[in-house]
Amino acid sequence: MCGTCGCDQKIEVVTLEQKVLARNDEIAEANRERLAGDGIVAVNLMSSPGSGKTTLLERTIRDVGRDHPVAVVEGDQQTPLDAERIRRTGCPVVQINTGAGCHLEAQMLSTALDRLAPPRDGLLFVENVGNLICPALFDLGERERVVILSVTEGADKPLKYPHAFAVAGLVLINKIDLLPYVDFDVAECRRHVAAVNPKAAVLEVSATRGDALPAWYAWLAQLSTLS
Ligand SMILES: Nc1nc2c(ncn2[C@@H]2O[C@H](COP(=O)(O)OP(=O)(O)OP(=O)(O)O)[C@@H](O)[C@H]2O)c(=O)[nH]1
Ligand SMILES: [Zn+2]
Ligand SMILES: [Zn+2]
Repeated sequence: MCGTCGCDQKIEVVTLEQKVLARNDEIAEANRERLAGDGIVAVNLMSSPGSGKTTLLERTIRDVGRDHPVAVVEGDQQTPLDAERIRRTGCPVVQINTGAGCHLEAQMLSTALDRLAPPRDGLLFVENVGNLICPALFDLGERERVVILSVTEGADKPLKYPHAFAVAGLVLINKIDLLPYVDFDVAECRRHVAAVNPKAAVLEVSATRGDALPAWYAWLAQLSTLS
């Protein structure tokens, strides 16, 4: 402990991180019980900025929302823009702005649930802050996590950001309508996902053109029947 370079503070930082995550996990567990009590299936969507989370939600709400209650919690550092897009579909939505923060935490979802009061026996989508790194560390109390990776980002991302892929039940490779224009090897990407998380399901979708969206809806439907 030299007292000048900060090497004596490392242990304190690690301990604080562990405490923050432990407290988060407690609140996440309470959220999970609350959601289960209301028969709500919550899905946490994680991706880098711009992979297509909101576009996929807009389309999903239009296609699935007619027959099934859906609500959305939107997470962004700033702006109500994504919530406004969701509101235009007629779906109940709450926007959380994290300010300097780069991920959602369980307490934020708890507060959002108080404001939103999502319908019983419905689907709740939580769009996390666009960031493939720390959202993976913070359990929100969701039923499943879904990672969206678009083909413009590169097939190596599952290897470079393994934590997000390791906790995902489903990986959506989005924007496959752009495959003719980008250098993206789908089979290689699938191999990388399998190396990090052999159990993850993978679908190749286009949120704009509609490719494989019925398979995405079927995946969502089986979550509801399993609950
Ligand atoms: N070609 C193509 N463009 C898409 C597709 N999905 C989304 N986009 C476009 O990608 C851009 C970003 O989409 P968003 O849905 O805003 O992405 P996001 O992940 O919600 O972004 P953040 O909330 O900022 O992280 C928009 O211009 C969309 O129209 C797709 O399947 N194909
Ligand atoms: Zn978005
Ligand atoms: Zn963060």
